[in-house]
Amino acid sequence: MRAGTSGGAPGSRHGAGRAGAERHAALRRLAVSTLDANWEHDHTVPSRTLYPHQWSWDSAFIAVGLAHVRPDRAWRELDTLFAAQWADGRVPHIVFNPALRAGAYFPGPEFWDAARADGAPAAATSGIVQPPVHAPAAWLVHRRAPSAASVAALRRLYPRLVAQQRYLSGRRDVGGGGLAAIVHPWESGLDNSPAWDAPMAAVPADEAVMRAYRRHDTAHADAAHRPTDLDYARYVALVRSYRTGRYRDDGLAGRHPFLVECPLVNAALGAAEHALARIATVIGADPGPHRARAARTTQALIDRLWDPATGTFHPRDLRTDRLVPARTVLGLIPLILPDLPDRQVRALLAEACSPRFGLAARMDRPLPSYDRTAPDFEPLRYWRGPSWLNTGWLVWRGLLGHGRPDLAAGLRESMLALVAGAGCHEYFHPDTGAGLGSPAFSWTAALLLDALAEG
Ligand code: 2M8
Repeated sequence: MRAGTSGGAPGSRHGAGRAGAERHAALRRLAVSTLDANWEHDHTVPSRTLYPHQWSWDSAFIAVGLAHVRPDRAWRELDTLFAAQWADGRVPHIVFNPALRAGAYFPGPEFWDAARADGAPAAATSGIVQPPVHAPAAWLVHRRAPSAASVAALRRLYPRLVAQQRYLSGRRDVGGGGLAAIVHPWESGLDNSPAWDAPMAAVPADEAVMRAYRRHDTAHADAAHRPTDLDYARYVALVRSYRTGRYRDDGLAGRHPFLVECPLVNAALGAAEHALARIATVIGADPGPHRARAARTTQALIDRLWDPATGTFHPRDLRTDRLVPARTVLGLIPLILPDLPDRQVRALLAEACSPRFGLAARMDRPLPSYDRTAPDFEPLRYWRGPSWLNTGWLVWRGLLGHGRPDLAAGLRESMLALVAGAGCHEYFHPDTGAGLGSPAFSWTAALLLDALAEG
């Protein structure tokens, strides 16, 4: 089976009319029941088995979906996450559920040992961050269901979202060019992307280190789909390095072995300023500084991460001051910036529509996470080829924002077809559409709800 949108997939033009409406209703029910089953008293777990705590950017995507069915939970999701914000403004990538047994996830709270760091919150958390997609999410939640309660929620979250931005664009501007650096591939959300291979190769690590730890992921997912033990040894080495400095960001350039400017993280940073400008207007704050920062971020992204030769964005490895050559879906994400100049928009559309990513008004295969013509494209391994709904959804929103409803419709239909064919899986085979990873995955359900609503 090829995961295309032909053949009457839900949401496709063939699925129009009564049968189409029924399929949409069935998809919606599946999404709502997935989110309900993953709700855990004040937040949603990405997956009951693989990821049983609260994850930062998952919560933002989940809130966008919950807004369509349970807006009160959407705000609760964001409030819970931001209650664990650190004093310096960082929003931790994991907030641990203290009710779970030790070993429910690796690396757990004891490994992060974040409580000893300055400004850590009362909750047990990790010490790193994830892409700041929360301000755009909060804006979408409000826009979907505006009410006195949603304005109050925006008012509550606004200073926290501003602090998150200040942290990333201040303390994390290690390169000094107006962008945030990540200190771990996990901070990009695309943990095992080929984008990190070159910078990770420089991280000293010994595979034997992993004998001292018990990986949780390979107990719940096929080891052949997951990062290798050597990848994990490097992940662990990076956490240790950052932890040794008590998660401080001063002097990182001199002591930390992985420092990269990621196109997705920085596109999110810019998109967040656009969203904050809109939020500021609603709550009576000044949108001007947000607009100015948004414009500066877009310019910095172009100055530092744009390659005119490839016509796409690439991560910059701050240790070598070079762009990473791999062409990954990360490079397409700056489409979410409403002020991305025409030149870059046109080039990114060409890149997205090329055989590397196969975007089309009628797609015959889903959007992959990596250039499908690359020799090291791996259709089964985590972030090295498979299709994910969150990156698809970001590109879809970008296409809508840049006046390409034809391509947006093709992408949306291919996302709906994936879930119709395989369920709310964590990710999908980029050729067959088979479901991979966790079978009841929250952001897949949430973003499906958003795509269903906007069709
Ligand atoms: C994956 O990342 C975690 C580490 O944070 C893992 O592999 O254990 C990624 O897909 C990440 O983007 C996601 O937020 C997380 C939870 O869904 O899982």
